[in-house]
Amino acid sequence: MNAIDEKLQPILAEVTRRNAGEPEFHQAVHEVLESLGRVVAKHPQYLDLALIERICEPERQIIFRIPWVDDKGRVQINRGFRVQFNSALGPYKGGMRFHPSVNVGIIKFLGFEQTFKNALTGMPIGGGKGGSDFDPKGKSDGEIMRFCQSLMTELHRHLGEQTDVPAGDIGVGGREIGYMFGQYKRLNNKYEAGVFTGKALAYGGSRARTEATGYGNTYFVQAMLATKGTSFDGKTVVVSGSGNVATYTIEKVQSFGGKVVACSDSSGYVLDEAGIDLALLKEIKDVRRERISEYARRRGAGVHFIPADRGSVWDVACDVAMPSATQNELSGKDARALVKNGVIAVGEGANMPCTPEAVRIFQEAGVLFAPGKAANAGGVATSALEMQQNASRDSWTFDQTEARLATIMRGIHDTCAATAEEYGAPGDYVLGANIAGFVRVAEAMRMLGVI
Ligand code: NDP
Ligand code: 2IT
Repeated sequence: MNAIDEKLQPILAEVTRRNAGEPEFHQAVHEVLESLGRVVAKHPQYLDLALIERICEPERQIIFRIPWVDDKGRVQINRGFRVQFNSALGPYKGGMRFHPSVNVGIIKFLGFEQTFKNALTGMPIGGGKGGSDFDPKGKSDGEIMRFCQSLMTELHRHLGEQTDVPAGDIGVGGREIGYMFGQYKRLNNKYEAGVFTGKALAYGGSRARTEATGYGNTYFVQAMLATKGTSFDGKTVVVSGSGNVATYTIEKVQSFGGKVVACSDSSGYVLDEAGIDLALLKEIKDVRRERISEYARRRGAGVHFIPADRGSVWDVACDVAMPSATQNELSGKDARALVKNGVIAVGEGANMPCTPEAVRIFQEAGVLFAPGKAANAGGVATSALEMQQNASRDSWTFDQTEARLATIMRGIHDTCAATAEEYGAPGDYVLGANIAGFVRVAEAMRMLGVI
């Protein structure tokens, strides 16, 4: 990892001490603090007001038991989390993740990132994140529903359209949001549509929200490529994952003339030199909820499935890499392979998918690198547009909503680029995103007093 300004080192030491055993949270804080040396040199009041210490401490953390009954009649127990990180700019806002790896440190890292990401969108939303160590794989529809209802029986008292507004993330899509919103509505006896985003169109969802994160990352990378006078047209692209973000990244890249030759899930990756057949991928992953190997089997000759223990999707040569699965999925070794194969741009669709070593390798090699808190902000930005539609009891067209998304992504790109320039590091989107996001939150907190 890069050096941290010596005035900020005690802050990182204290965060590490107080949050023992939470390596992902330490990593996320470290990465932001690396960028803030230049900010405190210019604005020493942020140190005097302990603003960085306050921003690193969540406003509230909720941990609770989720008991539910499986299809065999056995009682199961999971753990639920909601970390309400920062509400200086608006109600807490951020997704819910269902994955067996979920723990408080992972939710905290995600809530911390979310706070700056949401600030970068320019929308009035604070930062939060939640989830559970529940594993949705192999569960029946009834089990998913009972689990979501039990989770919401506890969580509902902490939510509200002016308080905390969840959405989806890994393992949480339209189906789970429907069950959680349905239970919330029963318990509150109110049709409070704006308490959840990522809802289906049938009950108050926004057009283009499903597509927004992947589309948004593609718009961001398009803007970076344009600074070098190039575009997606004719480029070879690798996208990791095959869930919500990956699917709509592939869709948009293809519409911009790029060829996506590989995608993955946790079991391995598929290599399809002719270009991913998106309709088939959606049917297998989204509709049938099958594994990615099924894609290779159905597509037939010339398309290969490579299991995870026999290779990494980042071994595939490409011009543009768009990691869209999970944190720390792209290692230093992967980054070296990508650079050797001539990668020119990387856009993080997932949250913190590149390890610190990988980010350093990309930046040192002069690869255009878009950090997740900027590049994947299109999802939450469109969630804010969903809240706006709910508040005005309106519903916009797909084109109108996507046009707003494209403008927001262009704005985030330009803000990051201008901030990097202002702070003496032109082209460093990591520095630009961290500083621009931090300053927006810090300024609001300064005006609100010691909160
Ligand atoms: P999905 O659950 O729809 O898809 C996740 C994909 O990533 C699946 O293909 C999954 O494979 C793969 N994956 C998950 N965990 C691992 C792992 N440990 N190793 C390898 N592959 C893994 O989630 P999303 O597409 O919504 O989220 C993907 C990423 O994007 C996450 O980092 C999320 O935080 C981030 N993000 C999501 C937004 C959204 O709007 N949904 C907004 C901004 C960021 P498998 O099925 O085998 O588990
Ligand atoms: O990481 C993210 O930005 C999300 N999972 C989306 C959050 C949201 O509230 O739409």
